Amino acid sequence: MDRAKVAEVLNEIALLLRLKGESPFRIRAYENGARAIELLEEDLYTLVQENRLGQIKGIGKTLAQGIEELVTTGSLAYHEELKGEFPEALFDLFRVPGLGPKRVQTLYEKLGITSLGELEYACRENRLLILPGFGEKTQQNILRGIDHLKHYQSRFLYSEAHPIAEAIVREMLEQPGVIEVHAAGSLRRCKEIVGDIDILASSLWPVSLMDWFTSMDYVDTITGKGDTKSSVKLKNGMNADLRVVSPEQYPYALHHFTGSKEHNTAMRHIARSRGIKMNEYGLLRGEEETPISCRNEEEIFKFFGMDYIPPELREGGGEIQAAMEGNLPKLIEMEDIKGILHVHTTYSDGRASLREMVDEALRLGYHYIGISDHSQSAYYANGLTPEDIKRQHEEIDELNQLYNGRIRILKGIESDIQPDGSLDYPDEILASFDFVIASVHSGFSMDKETMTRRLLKAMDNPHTTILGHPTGRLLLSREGYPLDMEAVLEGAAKRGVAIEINANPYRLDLDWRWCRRARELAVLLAICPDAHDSEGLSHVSYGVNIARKGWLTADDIFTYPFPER
Ligand code: DGT
Ligand code: CA
Ligand code: CA
Ligand code: ZN
Repeated sequence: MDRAKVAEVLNEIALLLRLKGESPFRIRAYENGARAIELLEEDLYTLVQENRLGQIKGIGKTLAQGIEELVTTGSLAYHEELKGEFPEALFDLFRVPGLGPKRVQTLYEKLGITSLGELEYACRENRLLILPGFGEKTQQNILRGIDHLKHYQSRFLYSEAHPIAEAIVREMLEQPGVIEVHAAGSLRRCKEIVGDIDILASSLWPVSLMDWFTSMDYVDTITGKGDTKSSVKLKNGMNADLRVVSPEQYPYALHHFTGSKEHNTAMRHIARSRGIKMNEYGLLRGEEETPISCRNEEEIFKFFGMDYIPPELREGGGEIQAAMEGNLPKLIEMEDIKGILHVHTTYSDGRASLREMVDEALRLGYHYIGISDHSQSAYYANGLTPEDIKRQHEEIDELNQLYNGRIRILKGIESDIQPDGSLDYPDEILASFDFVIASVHSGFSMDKETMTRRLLKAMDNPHTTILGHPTGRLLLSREGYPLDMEAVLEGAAKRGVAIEINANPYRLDLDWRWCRRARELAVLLAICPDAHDSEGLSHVSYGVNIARKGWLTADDIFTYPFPER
């Protein structure tokens, strides 16, 4: 190990000791040692061989032993041990350009950030601005750095893939000879995370469409090019596939490439049992393989005696059986959402004023908007003191007068759930709200039983209306806290508390895989944007996608006027 590397390890040890809150004296010993090694005039290896390290100013006995271990074995047990005490993902932070030890330390200590995803989320929620030594510009730079790093990973949020896929589809539809285009695959099924973008098209001139596709502005490199299939890597790091089929093949191909694999396999199984061969090019009957003609996906399902299965449901979770029995739910749609809850403003960590958020909600056609800033113990998010609440309620009263029923503004709060499960204000303050969203924002490291008890206790509070982002997960970056979800859903059912489907594209929490169970238990789901700026209000559509994937209907959604508890 060369001396630059050795110095790096010593500096890292110093940093880890600092994060642990060790004595400044020990920390300085490692920092001084690192500097001494960097400034060394003699050859480090020789010094070690001749046992003369200890004579160097700034290197004590322990340090000398450590350096010897590093130089001779290439690693240091103490260093590895220290690293083991921190989440692996913490070290990714150092890969962000501009983030040195000092800043990482601040992020870790002040905001509890331990991974790139948490850091990105914090930047987007404007959390870095309150930190010493950070500003708007630093926050911007960090975001740019994270984007850059994400280029090298290969799974993406729906919200990252969707806009670009839409744009490609839109532009492709304008190309000469193009008949039909769809984004297929996991994106069409509205999965919260997608591997790539699958585009399916039919065209009179497939070859020229391939030329157009592989030379789009979005393309970084071409990874494959043929007459019916091409693949590219986009500048944002995503892979995109284009398949071109004939207009006759289109419905079968669209069904096939929409997937999921599980759904396709189940469909083929049914086809086979009726003597039909089903593949991406068509439906073929019997030995003689007589083609069965379908003009669209509806007709394919109809041929099998099924209702149309919306793409969101095609996950192999019993949708085929239900479609056969005519038992598919009438899935919720954007139009069913009459109002929104869980909106932050500049009173806490939002970027837009209360008035701006209300105006945007009105513009989007909502009948009501429920404001819910952070509660007092969320110091990192500038949580509301009782005085702030009073001020906010006065402003809401005035706005309600001003808007005179064109939109109704509801008084709410997103109250932190304390480690012991209590909420963040005394009863009389909680009673002053129209609704209370109870959420966990800190104290994640609990065992499953304790965390479950904590959430149940929070729902015991008669003022709790909605349990916010129930698992606390951040997609692609942070697992939710351990939790007995079945117990939480049963608890919510018993207490008449609604569960949030947090529509922030980084969260999408409750997960759609739990929605059907919630519905079974008659728990209402609240699709909430958790908006921190006016743009954030349109995240509701991501939540609707998730609700649809979870088989939910308009009746399963928590709306105002709220049901009595
Ligand atoms: P992804 O890209 O990982 O987010 O997930 P998908 O579902 O988009 O998967 P992808 O891109 O590999 O393939 C697109 C669709 O094509 C997939 O949902 C179903 C269909 N497909 C691909 N390979 C197979 C296969 O081996 N068997 C069957 N039955 N269908 C397949
Ligand atoms: Ca795909
Ligand atoms: Ca693909
Ligand atoms: Zn929250």
